[in-house]
Amino acid sequence: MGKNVSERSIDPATRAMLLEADRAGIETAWDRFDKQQPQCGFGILGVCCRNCNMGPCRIDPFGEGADRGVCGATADIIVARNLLRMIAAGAAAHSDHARDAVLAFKKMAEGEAEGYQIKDGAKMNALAAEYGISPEGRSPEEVALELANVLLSEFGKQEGPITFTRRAPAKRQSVWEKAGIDPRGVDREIVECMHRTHIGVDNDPVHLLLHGLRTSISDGWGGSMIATDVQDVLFGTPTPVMSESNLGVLKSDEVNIIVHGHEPILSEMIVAAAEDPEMVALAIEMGAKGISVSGICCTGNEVLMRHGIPTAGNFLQQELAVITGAVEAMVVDVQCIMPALGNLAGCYHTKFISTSPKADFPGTLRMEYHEEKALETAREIVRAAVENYPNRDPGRVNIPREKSGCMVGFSAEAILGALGGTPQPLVDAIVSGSIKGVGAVVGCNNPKVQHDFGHVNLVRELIRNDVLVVTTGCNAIACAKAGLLLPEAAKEAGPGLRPICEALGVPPVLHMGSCVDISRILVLAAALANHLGVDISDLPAAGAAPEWMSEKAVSIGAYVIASGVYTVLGTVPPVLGSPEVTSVLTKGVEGVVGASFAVEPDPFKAAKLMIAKIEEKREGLGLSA
Ligand code: CUV
Ligand code: SF4
Repeated sequence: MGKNVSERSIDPATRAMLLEADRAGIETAWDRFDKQQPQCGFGILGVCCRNCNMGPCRIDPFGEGADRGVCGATADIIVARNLLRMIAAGAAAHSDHARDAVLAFKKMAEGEAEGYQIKDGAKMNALAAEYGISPEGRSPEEVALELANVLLSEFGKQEGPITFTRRAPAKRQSVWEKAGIDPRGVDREIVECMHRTHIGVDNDPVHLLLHGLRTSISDGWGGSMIATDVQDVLFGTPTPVMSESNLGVLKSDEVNIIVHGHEPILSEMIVAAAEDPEMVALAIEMGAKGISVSGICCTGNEVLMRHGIPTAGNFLQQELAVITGAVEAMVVDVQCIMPALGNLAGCYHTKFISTSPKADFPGTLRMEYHEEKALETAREIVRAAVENYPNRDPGRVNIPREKSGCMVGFSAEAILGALGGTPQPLVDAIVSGSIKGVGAVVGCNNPKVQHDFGHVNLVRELIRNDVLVVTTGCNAIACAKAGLLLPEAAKEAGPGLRPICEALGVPPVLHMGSCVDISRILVLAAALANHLGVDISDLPAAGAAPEWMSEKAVSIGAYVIASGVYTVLGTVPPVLGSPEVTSVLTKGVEGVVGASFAVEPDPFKAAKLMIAKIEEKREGLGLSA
């Protein structure tokens, strides 16, 4: 097989399992990636169009062949349209997840969702207040029902603004209004993306890109934010908690259940069902010492943040978890779940259980989840896993030893709480220069680059330079595995940041949650900006997605720059075939929203770019370098 394992990942547990895969003759995403080489040059540049059946059309990047499609679309138009469709898909994924969270919340309010309850009533009342709903003289369930209904109506809101966008500083809101990108409901924006990219509709790259920004804002400050907040009400707002990370969290003598995907709606119930004494007794009857639940990707992040459930790894480790031979059930919902898992699970005793009515895969056991009987379904799933334990072949079990401790659970509320309820101490530290600024590092893994290399090195460079890092998604998991989420990691921070972390007993890298929880970062940024009376684009902050791959990441990147935060991408988006789109995204858009993208695969150079931007913003605020 192609590359040697150390070129594929910096993570020792991942390397060990890649060697094991090789020994067992099993293919992983890395091998399939190698088989895809060379990847299509038109696709890489974004100049292939399949939007109508006169095509497919492609533009010759060398300027010798076709310079437009059958309809006359140029490379600029095709690239912009393709990018808009990526944003639409990403925003749809986040926001459809949000819709399901609200629907579960509504069923709970109606007393039809056994096992769910209002865990954070204070947060619910605060949300209700944003919508002008008064809790006066009403039961929490009545408030919940009214709130659920107004939240549901946000998705299809035909006229703007959507309520949570009013959380942004007033200056940011007027930037959006002036540019004509203050969004309406996310459903409407996504439909308009599809309409505009149909043959013969919107054919101006800048006009298309502006709608892309508008759509992404309806995700970040709409769909994603709704998902985060409703999940906090239903399952609790995270507070700091200790846990563990990496494949070493799997247990050699317990039933291992992995929850993978993105929604906490079912995984919360699985966590509860796995603690049920009846289930634990059954596990013991089957010869196991107990039941161990761990997570992968963002479903994992959700239960990690709220319950300290260990994370077994990030996106590229999903297959490796099965290859340990120690997983009784891989339970999935939606998003970032490789269809390859079906075949793979078939080579082991692992049950690959799919639960979402929306997401089926080859080779799965379907155990569809519905709110009305979520706890019951969760119990059935846990039982299936436990009863599968005797099928485990001890001779094939190979759990890497590596795991690292981590401190997680830094919701915006928890961070502000730790600071005494106001951003002032953080502002003071930034003003004095002890903390230079804030870096938000997020996003996926991608076999195009060495697994975790960009994540870990970029974050290390930032904290070494006194930049406080906030993280979500698969970056957070990479940081956890590297020990960067431990308070002890303060030792790796610069002379300004280190004593602050040590005094507060927190790591220099704060895990804020799953990908939809990037909305927490927006809320924190808004709190800082509002406190200072400036716009988000004035803050000494920068973002990065060193190893991104998903369409969701494209929507995220777009709303982060639309919110005013400069963002460095570590893998190249499919836009280079259009000089105009490339130039708008890396330069022109700055004049519209006060931030732009950069592409820099080298994490050390990416850190330099982010730090330079932070210095520039400090200067703008009249702060010392
Ligand atoms: Ni939603 S989107 S690979 S799991 S961060 Fe992880 Fe996070 Fe990307 Fe998917
Ligand atoms: Fe070709 Fe235009 Fe049809 Fe795209 S929309 S496939 S460029 S004819």
